[in-house]
Amino acid sequence: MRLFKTTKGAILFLDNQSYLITDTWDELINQPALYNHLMQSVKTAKLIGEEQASLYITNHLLPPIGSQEVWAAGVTYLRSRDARMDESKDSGAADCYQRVYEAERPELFFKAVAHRVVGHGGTVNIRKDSVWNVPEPELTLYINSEGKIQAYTIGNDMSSRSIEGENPLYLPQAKVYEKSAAMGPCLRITAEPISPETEIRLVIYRNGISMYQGSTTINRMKRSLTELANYLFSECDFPSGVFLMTGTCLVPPDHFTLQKDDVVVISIDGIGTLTNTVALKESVAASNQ
Ligand code: DO4
Ligand code: MG
Repeated sequence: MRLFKTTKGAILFLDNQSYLITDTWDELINQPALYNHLMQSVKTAKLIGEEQASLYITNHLLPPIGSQEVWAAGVTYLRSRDARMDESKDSGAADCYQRVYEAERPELFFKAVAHRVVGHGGTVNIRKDSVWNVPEPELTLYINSEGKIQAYTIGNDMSSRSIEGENPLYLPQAKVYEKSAAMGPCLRITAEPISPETEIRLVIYRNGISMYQGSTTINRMKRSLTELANYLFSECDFPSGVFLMTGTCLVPPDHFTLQKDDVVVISIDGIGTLTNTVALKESVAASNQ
Protein backbone atom coordinates (compact mmCIF):
# COMPACT_ATOMS: atom_id res chain seq x y z
CA MET A 1 0.00 0.00 0.00
CA ARG A 2 1.08 3.59 -0.62
CA LEU A 3 0.39 6.58 1.62
CA PHE A 4 0.59 10.17 0.31
CA LYS A 5 0.66 13.23 2.54
CA THR A 6 -1.43 16.13 1.17
CA THR A 7 -2.79 19.38 2.56
CA LYS A 8 -6.24 17.66 2.53
CA GLY A 9 -5.10 14.71 4.68
CA ALA A 10 -3.38 11.40 4.04
CA ILE A 11 -4.42 9.48 0.93
CA LEU A 12 -4.03 5.72 1.14
CA PHE A 13 -3.98 3.58 -2.01
CA LEU A 14 -4.82 -0.06 -1.42
CA ASP A 15 -6.19 -2.66 -3.86
CA ASN A 16 -7.25 -0.05 -6.46
CA GLN A 17 -9.20 1.94 -3.88
CA SER A 18 -8.26 5.29 -2.34
CA TYR A 19 -9.09 6.45 1.16
CA LEU A 20 -8.81 9.81 2.91
CA ILE A 21 -7.42 9.64 6.45
CA THR A 22 -7.44 12.84 8.50
CA ASP A 23 -5.33 11.80 11.53
CA THR A 24 -2.23 13.94 12.06
CA TRP A 25 0.70 12.58 10.05
CA ASP A 26 2.95 11.91 13.04
CA GLU A 27 0.25 9.95 14.87
CA LEU A 28 -0.75 8.09 11.75
CA ILE A 29 2.70 6.83 10.79
CA ASN A 30 4.23 6.25 14.22
CA GLN A 31 2.48 2.94 14.87
CA PRO A 32 3.96 -0.20 16.39
CA ALA A 33 2.77 -2.01 13.23
CA LEU A 34 1.86 0.51 10.54
CA TYR A 35 0.77 -2.03 7.92
CA ASN A 36 -1.73 -3.68 10.29
CA HIS A 37 -2.91 -0.32 11.56
CA LEU A 38 -3.70 0.90 8.03
CA MET A 39 -5.44 -2.38 7.14
CA GLN A 40 -7.73 -1.70 10.12
CA SER A 41 -8.12 2.03 9.31
CA VAL A 42 -9.57 1.41 5.86
CA LYS A 43 -12.62 -0.20 7.48
CA THR A 44 -13.71 3.22 8.79
CA ALA A 45 -11.78 5.64 6.53
CA LYS A 46 -13.57 7.73 3.90
CA LEU A 47 -13.45 6.09 0.47
CA ILE A 48 -12.75 8.71 -2.21
CA GLY A 49 -12.93 8.39 -5.98
CA GLU A 50 -9.88 7.96 -8.19
CA GLU A 51 -10.41 11.39 -9.73
CA GLN A 52 -10.49 13.20 -6.39
CA ALA A 53 -7.49 11.28 -5.09
CA SER A 54 -5.41 12.14 -8.13
CA LEU A 55 -6.52 15.79 -7.93
CA TYR A 56 -5.34 15.98 -4.31
CA ILE A 57 -2.04 14.36 -5.19
CA THR A 58 -1.46 16.57 -8.23
CA ASN A 59 -2.36 19.85 -6.53
CA HIS A 60 -1.84 19.37 -2.79
CA LEU A 61 1.07 16.97 -2.32
CA LEU A 62 3.49 17.44 0.60
CA PRO A 63 6.72 15.62 1.41
CA PRO A 64 5.85 12.51 3.48
CA ILE A 65 7.33 13.90 6.69
CA GLY A 66 5.90 15.45 9.86
CA SER A 67 8.17 16.49 12.71
CA GLN A 68 10.76 13.73 12.17
CA GLU A 69 14.51 14.27 11.79
CA VAL A 70 16.19 12.96 8.65
CA TRP A 71 19.45 11.04 9.05
CA ALA A 72 21.64 9.49 6.39
CA ALA A 73 24.07 6.61 6.10
CA GLY A 74 27.20 6.96 3.99
CA VAL A 75 29.65 4.76 2.10
CA THR A 76 27.27 1.80 2.18
CA TYR A 77 28.04 0.86 -1.46
CA LEU A 78 31.44 0.29 -3.10
CA ARG A 79 30.67 2.91 -5.74
CA SER A 80 30.23 5.59 -3.08
CA ARG A 81 33.48 4.57 -1.37
CA ASP A 82 35.43 4.70 -4.64
CA ALA A 83 33.99 8.06 -5.73
CA ARG A 84 34.77 9.62 -2.36
CA MET A 85 38.29 8.21 -2.23
CA ASP A 86 38.86 9.76 -5.61
CA GLU A 87 37.39 13.19 -4.83
CA SER A 88 39.40 13.45 -1.57
CA LYS A 89 42.77 12.20 -2.87
CA ASP A 90 44.38 15.67 -2.77
CA SER A 91 43.27 16.24 0.83
CA GLY A 92 44.99 13.05 2.00
CA ALA A 93 41.71 11.85 3.52
CA ALA A 94 40.88 9.06 1.06
CA ASP A 95 41.78 6.40 3.59
CA CYS A 96 38.93 7.34 5.95
CA TYR A 97 36.35 6.22 3.37
CA GLN A 98 38.09 2.86 2.93
CA ARG A 99 38.17 2.39 6.70
CA VAL A 100 34.51 3.29 7.26
CA TYR A 101 33.43 0.96 4.46
CA GLU A 102 35.14 -1.91 6.24
CA ALA A 103 34.42 -0.94 9.84
CA GLU A 104 31.71 -2.50 11.97
CA ARG A 105 30.29 0.94 12.83
CA PRO A 106 28.55 2.57 9.83
CA GLU A 107 28.79 6.23 8.91
CA LEU A 108 25.57 7.93 10.06
CA PHE A 109 25.08 11.66 9.88
CA PHE A 110 22.31 14.15 10.59
CA LYS A 111 20.88 15.34 7.29
CA ALA A 112 17.82 17.55 7.80
CA VAL A 113 15.02 18.88 9.90
CA ALA A 114 11.63 18.69 8.20
CA HIS A 115 11.53 22.29 6.97
CA ARG A 116 14.65 21.72 4.82
CA VAL A 117 13.02 18.77 3.02
CA VAL A 118 11.21 19.24 -0.29
CA GLY A 119 8.75 16.82 -1.85
CA HIS A 120 8.02 15.55 -5.34
CA GLY A 121 7.84 18.47 -7.77
CA GLY A 122 9.78 20.87 -5.52
CA THR A 123 13.15 22.48 -6.12
CA VAL A 124 16.38 21.20 -4.59
CA ASN A 125 19.29 23.60 -4.13
CA ILE A 126 22.94 23.51 -5.06
CA ARG A 127 25.23 25.71 -2.99
CA LYS A 128 26.61 28.87 -4.56
CA ASP A 129 30.00 28.24 -2.91
CA SER A 130 30.29 24.75 -4.42
CA VAL A 131 31.61 23.96 -7.90
CA TRP A 132 30.82 20.21 -7.98
CA ASN A 133 27.32 19.07 -7.07
CA VAL A 134 25.42 15.82 -7.43
CA PRO A 135 22.13 14.26 -6.41
CA GLU A 136 22.33 11.05 -4.35
CA PRO A 137 19.35 8.75 -4.96
CA GLU A 138 18.79 6.68 -1.84
CA LEU A 139 16.26 4.19 -0.55
CA THR A 140 14.92 5.93 2.56
CA LEU A 141 13.45 4.19 5.59
CA TYR A 142 10.75 5.38 7.92
CA ILE A 143 11.58 3.84 11.31
CA ASN A 144 9.01 4.14 14.11
CA SER A 145 9.80 5.26 17.67
CA GLU A 146 10.41 1.63 18.65
CA GLY A 147 13.22 1.39 16.10
CA LYS A 148 11.28 -0.82 13.65
CA ILE A 149 11.34 -0.16 9.91
CA GLN A 150 7.73 0.51 8.87
CA ALA A 151 7.85 2.13 5.44
CA TYR A 152 10.04 3.09 2.50
CA THR A 153 10.33 6.23 0.42
CA ILE A 154 12.69 7.78 -2.13
CA GLY A 155 15.33 10.20 -0.88
CA ASN A 156 17.74 12.56 -2.59
CA ASP A 157 20.77 13.39 -0.41
CA MET A 158 21.99 16.43 -2.40
CA SER A 159 25.74 16.78 -1.95
CA SER A 160 28.64 19.06 -2.72
CA ARG A 161 31.56 16.92 -3.87
CA SER A 162 33.97 19.87 -3.95
CA ILE A 163 33.33 20.84 -0.32
CA GLU A 164 33.43 17.28 1.05
CA GLY A 165 36.46 16.50 -1.16
CA GLU A 166 38.39 19.48 0.22
CA ASN A 167 38.16 18.15 3.77
CA PRO A 168 35.84 15.47 5.24
CA LEU A 169 35.31 17.72 8.28
CA TYR A 170 33.31 19.92 5.93
CA LEU A 171 30.74 17.13 5.52
CA PRO A 172 27.94 19.01 7.34
CA GLN A 173 28.34 21.94 4.94
CA ALA A 174 28.49 19.63 1.92
CA LYS A 175 25.29 17.94 3.02
CA VAL A 176 23.16 20.28 5.13
CA TYR A 177 21.73 23.49 3.69
CA GLU A 178 18.32 24.77 2.59
CA LYS A 179 16.51 22.28 0.33
CA SER A 180 19.40 19.82 0.35
CA ALA A 181 17.04 16.89 0.92
CA ALA A 182 14.13 15.68 -1.16
CA MET A 183 11.76 12.88 -0.19
CA GLY A 184 8.66 11.41 -1.73
CA PRO A 185 6.35 11.01 -3.44
CA CYS A 186 4.79 8.74 -0.80
CA LEU A 187 5.48 6.07 1.79
CA ARG A 188 5.29 2.46 0.69
CA ILE A 189 4.14 0.24 3.52
CA THR A 190 4.60 -3.50 3.15
CA ALA A 191 3.78 -6.53 5.29
CA GLU A 192 7.23 -7.99 4.52
CA PRO A 193 10.61 -6.23 4.27
CA ILE A 194 11.37 -4.67 0.88
CA SER A 195 12.78 -7.06 -1.73
CA PRO A 196 16.61 -7.03 -2.05
CA GLU A 197 16.14 -7.00 -5.85
CA THR A 198 14.41 -3.61 -5.66
CA GLU A 199 15.85 -1.31 -8.32
CA ILE A 200 16.78 2.37 -7.93
CA ARG A 201 17.06 4.45 -11.10
CA LEU A 202 18.40 7.97 -11.63
CA VAL A 203 18.08 10.17 -14.71
CA ILE A 204 19.33 13.77 -14.87
CA TYR A 205 17.92 15.97 -17.63
CA ARG A 206 19.30 19.27 -18.96
CA ASN A 207 17.09 21.15 -21.40
CA GLY A 208 15.11 17.95 -21.87
CA ILE A 209 18.21 15.89 -22.76
CA SER A 210 19.37 13.03 -20.55
CA MET A 211 22.85 13.90 -19.19
CA TYR A 212 23.22 10.84 -16.96
CA GLN A 213 21.31 7.70 -16.26
CA GLY A 214 22.09 4.79 -14.02
CA SER A 215 20.44 2.06 -12.02
CA THR A 216 21.29 -0.35 -9.25
CA THR A 217 19.62 -2.78 -6.86
CA ILE A 218 19.61 -2.44 -3.11
CA ASN A 219 21.21 -5.88 -2.62
CA ARG A 220 24.53 -4.27 -3.61
CA MET A 221 24.55 -2.47 -0.27
CA LYS A 222 27.25 -3.70 2.09
CA ARG A 223 25.12 -3.39 5.23
CA SER A 224 21.62 -4.54 6.07
CA LEU A 225 18.80 -2.05 6.60
CA THR A 226 18.18 -3.29 10.15
CA GLU A 227 21.87 -2.91 10.99
CA LEU A 228 21.71 0.77 10.01
CA ALA A 229 18.46 1.30 11.97
CA ASN A 230 19.89 -0.41 15.07
CA TYR A 231 23.02 1.78 15.08
CA LEU A 232 20.90 4.91 14.71
CA PHE A 233 18.73 3.93 17.67
CA SER A 234 21.57 2.71 19.87
CA GLU A 235 22.01 6.09 21.62
CA CYS A 236 19.17 8.25 20.24
CA ASP A 237 15.41 8.27 20.83
CA PHE A 238 13.01 9.50 18.17
CA PRO A 239 9.59 10.13 19.74
CA SER A 240 7.82 10.39 16.35
CA GLY A 241 10.13 8.04 14.49
CA VAL A 242 12.84 9.08 12.03
CA PHE A 243 13.74 8.92 8.34
CA LEU A 244 17.04 7.32 7.35
CA MET A 245 18.56 7.67 3.87
CA THR A 246 20.60 4.52 3.26
CA GLY A 247 23.42 5.74 1.01
CA THR A 248 24.02 6.08 -2.70
CA CYS A 249 25.34 3.70 -5.32
CA LEU A 250 24.74 5.96 -8.32
CA VAL A 251 27.43 8.57 -8.86
CA PRO A 252 27.64 10.46 -12.18
CA PRO A 253 31.11 10.59 -13.82
CA ASP A 254 33.58 13.05 -12.30
CA HIS A 255 33.22 15.65 -15.06
CA PHE A 256 29.52 16.05 -14.28
CA THR A 257 28.12 18.71 -11.99
CA LEU A 258 24.50 19.76 -11.58
CA GLN A 259 23.38 23.13 -12.92
CA LYS A 260 20.41 25.33 -12.18
CA ASP A 261 17.26 24.07 -13.97
CA ASP A 262 18.53 20.48 -14.32
CA VAL A 263 15.79 17.99 -13.53
CA VAL A 264 16.57 15.03 -11.25
CA VAL A 265 14.30 12.00 -11.63
CA ILE A 266 14.67 9.12 -9.16
CA SER A 267 12.50 6.01 -9.30
CA ILE A 268 12.35 3.04 -6.96
CA ASP A 269 10.33 -0.09 -7.72
CA GLY A 270 7.06 -0.17 -5.82
CA ILE A 271 7.39 3.37 -4.45
CA GLY A 272 7.20 5.59 -7.53
CA THR A 273 9.14 8.57 -8.88
CA LEU A 274 10.58 11.62 -7.17
CA THR A 275 11.21 14.54 -9.55
CA ASN A 276 12.93 17.78 -8.55
CA THR A 277 14.31 20.77 -10.40
CA VAL A 278 17.67 22.20 -9.36
CA ALA A 279 17.81 25.80 -8.12
CA LEU A 280 20.03 28.21 -6.20
CA LYS A 281 18.98 29.53 -2.83
CA GLU A 282 17.42 32.96 -3.07
CA SER A 283 19.25 35.52 -0.97
CA VAL A 284 17.28 36.63 2.10
CA ALA A 285 17.21 40.21 0.80
CA ALA A 286 15.77 39.08 -2.56
CA SER A 287 13.13 36.85 -0.98
CA ASN A 288 12.05 39.71 1.36
CA GLN A 289 11.39 42.12 -1.54
O1 DO4 B 1 30.89 10.02 3.43
C1 DO4 B 1 30.16 10.90 3.13
C2 DO4 B 1 28.75 10.77 2.74
C3 DO4 B 1 28.42 9.50 2.03
C4 DO4 B 1 27.05 9.46 1.46
O2 DO4 B 1 26.24 10.36 1.59
C5 DO4 B 1 26.66 8.28 0.67
O3 DO4 B 1 27.44 7.33 0.53
O4 DO4 B 1 25.52 8.27 0.19
MG1 MG C 1 24.34 10.02 0.51
